[in-house]
Amino acid sequence: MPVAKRETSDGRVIAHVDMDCFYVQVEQRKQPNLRGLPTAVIQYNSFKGGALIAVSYEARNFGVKRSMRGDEAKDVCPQIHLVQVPVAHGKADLNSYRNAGSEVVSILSKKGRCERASIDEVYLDLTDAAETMLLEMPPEAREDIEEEVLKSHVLGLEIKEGIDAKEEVRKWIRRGDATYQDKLLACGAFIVANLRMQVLKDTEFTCSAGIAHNKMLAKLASGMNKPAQQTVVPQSSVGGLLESLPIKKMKQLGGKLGSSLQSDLGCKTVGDLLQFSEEKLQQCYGINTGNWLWNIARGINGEEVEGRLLPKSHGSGKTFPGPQALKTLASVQHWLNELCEELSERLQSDLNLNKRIAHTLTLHARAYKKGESDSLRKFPSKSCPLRYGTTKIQEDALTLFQAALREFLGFCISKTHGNENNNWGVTSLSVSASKIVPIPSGTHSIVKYFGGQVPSSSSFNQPLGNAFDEAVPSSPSGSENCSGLISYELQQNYPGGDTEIKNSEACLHEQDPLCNLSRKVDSLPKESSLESPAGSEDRTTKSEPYRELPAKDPRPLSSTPSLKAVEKKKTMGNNLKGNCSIMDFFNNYQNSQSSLEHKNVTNAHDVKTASSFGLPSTMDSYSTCNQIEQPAERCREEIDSNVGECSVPNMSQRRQAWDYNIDEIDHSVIEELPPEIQQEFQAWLRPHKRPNVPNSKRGSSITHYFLPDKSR
Ligand code: TTP
Repeated sequence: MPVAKRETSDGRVIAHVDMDCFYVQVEQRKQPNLRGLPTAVIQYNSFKGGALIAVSYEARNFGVKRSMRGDEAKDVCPQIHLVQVPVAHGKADLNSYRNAGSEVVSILSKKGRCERASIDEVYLDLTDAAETMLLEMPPEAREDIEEEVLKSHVLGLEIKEGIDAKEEVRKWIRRGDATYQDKLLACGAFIVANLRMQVLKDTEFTCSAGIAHNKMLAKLASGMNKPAQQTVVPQSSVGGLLESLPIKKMKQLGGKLGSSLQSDLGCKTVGDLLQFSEEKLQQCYGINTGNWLWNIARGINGEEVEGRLLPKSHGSGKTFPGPQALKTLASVQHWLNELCEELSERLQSDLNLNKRIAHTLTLHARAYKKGESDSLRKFPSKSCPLRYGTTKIQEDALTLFQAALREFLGFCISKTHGNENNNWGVTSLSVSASKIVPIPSGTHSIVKYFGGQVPSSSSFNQPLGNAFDEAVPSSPSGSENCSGLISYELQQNYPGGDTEIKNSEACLHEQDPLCNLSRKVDSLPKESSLESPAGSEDRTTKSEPYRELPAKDPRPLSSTPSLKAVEKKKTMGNNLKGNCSIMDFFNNYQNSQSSLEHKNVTNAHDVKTASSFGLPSTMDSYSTCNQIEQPAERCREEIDSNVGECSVPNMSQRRQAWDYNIDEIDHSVIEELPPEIQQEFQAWLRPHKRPNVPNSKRGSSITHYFLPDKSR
């Protein structure tokens, strides 16, 4: 039997807090007369009553589901109130939801390390608070236990018929013979119940929570008893929980990997994985994934709660289903401009409020080629250094699109003439900004982040290619390139809108190698050294048979900045003496940059104009999926280590374009991307929906508040 690395911290107390029907609650707070009534939030696109994106629990009681459209929802629940999502830039405007999420985060983050996992989900590490509580006021010494704590669900706690569940929970909490870990969890139940009550009091929102020893179990538990309830997972109940948990319900097993476990290994539940040795799992799925699978079968997950209250990236996207597909460059440009404007506003707001700047602009799209069997093949994602200023972002996004389109069309390009296009259509577009790092106060530090892109008169004469080059805030090792391009493998378009997330079997990768176990086994020796042309290891999804899952948290590596780079930056910094306001700097910077001629892009990147199409013929500088120089794990670690610290570029390893790294995307932005793209993320990051969401129970404080008797 292999010995897996055990979680070193069984004594942790981790909570996963998930808001209940979040968008609905936000809308109900705006219109209190809707509280307690069957309500749903719909996309702004009114086709068939609009796609439902959030459904209140009262409406769920009538059988309304998120997969329905407004018209269908009205059929099953004629009294339902449909509220349209706010609109800006011709697409859903999620700002009110985002801000509401921030309100909640600011309350939850008071008790421990807090990680904002999505627009309405938070992880908390409450270990310290629980330990302190255990020392000062252990659960067994507590006489008065709040109602909200007693309403906790404790997995594995048998509640016989006719027995008062709250009394059983009270006994469990006050057990004298409880293990240290269970006592900590009991403390966690107190802390989380209080936090949830505080959230309700301050924001009027209810939420549900899972409390366990690790993130994975806490997340599983938070959805088990919704709305407005919490679930505790004692260590002794983990086996039972996983034994009956369908494979696809486990995070990261909702997609191809889960399918392979079902079809190739015959696993129906996570517990079924227990019959396989670690070697066997590694043989089938690679070292890391095999190790990870072995661990999750035992409920082991050492992932840390990251202390992160702000999103790791910003994204803005829109879908153009069916006949709405964009078929001209002009229409693509129009929508890119809208998306970039929104992105730019958010970047500016992030800068103003949080003093953070983003470094990478990425364009994703989905497109088809008419009459081609492979029309569903992926439209390549493209990234480049991000330049602040709406116009610059718009220009760069268009250039990225053109580069990607040309690559996508391949030989077809010669058949297409100008804007008259019969060959292709774009069904979704999105832009995102990632690698967001805080700016330490002082202008000198800002220069570091711009790699010397000084808004002096000299920059007016600089070709944009150089400006790009200068703008690249490379990591010390140039490791930005180590991530994969995102591919689009979806089989269907959803006629929804901008913010839909649909769970699917979507794959992150170009092929479907997980259905071919023998091929995976064949490729095993290369697993940790997927070769790039440069002979280096590569995490790109293009060449990976499937995405390797991290078995444990990456740890940042120390980095050694190049002396030359430091000196260069020092000089840049000196040039800026006297420029003391951050906003002054950016205003100058934007002004100077916007005066650069777009034609310089093509000059700088040696781009030939494609005949009769107006597209750059080579845009290598915008896309690299193989310029990897770091071992895969190290690459990832270094990317992580660069976030939040001031990295100094190694000039010799700078690149003009990077691949896109899924690890850099914050879950909270996923909702803002087009559904197809969301599906890819969801398949990997958030593949399961909550199991067994029961109807609400009455008679408890939060639930009572949430469900006045208006629903019927
Ligand atoms: P979820 O947390 O998945 O769902 P929810 O909060 O509406 O309901 P539950 O109580 O079951 O957790 O999503 C959070 C918000 O994200 C949701 O209110 C609306 C938005 N969203 C979409 O825009 N599209 C989608 O497909 C999904 C799943 C969510």
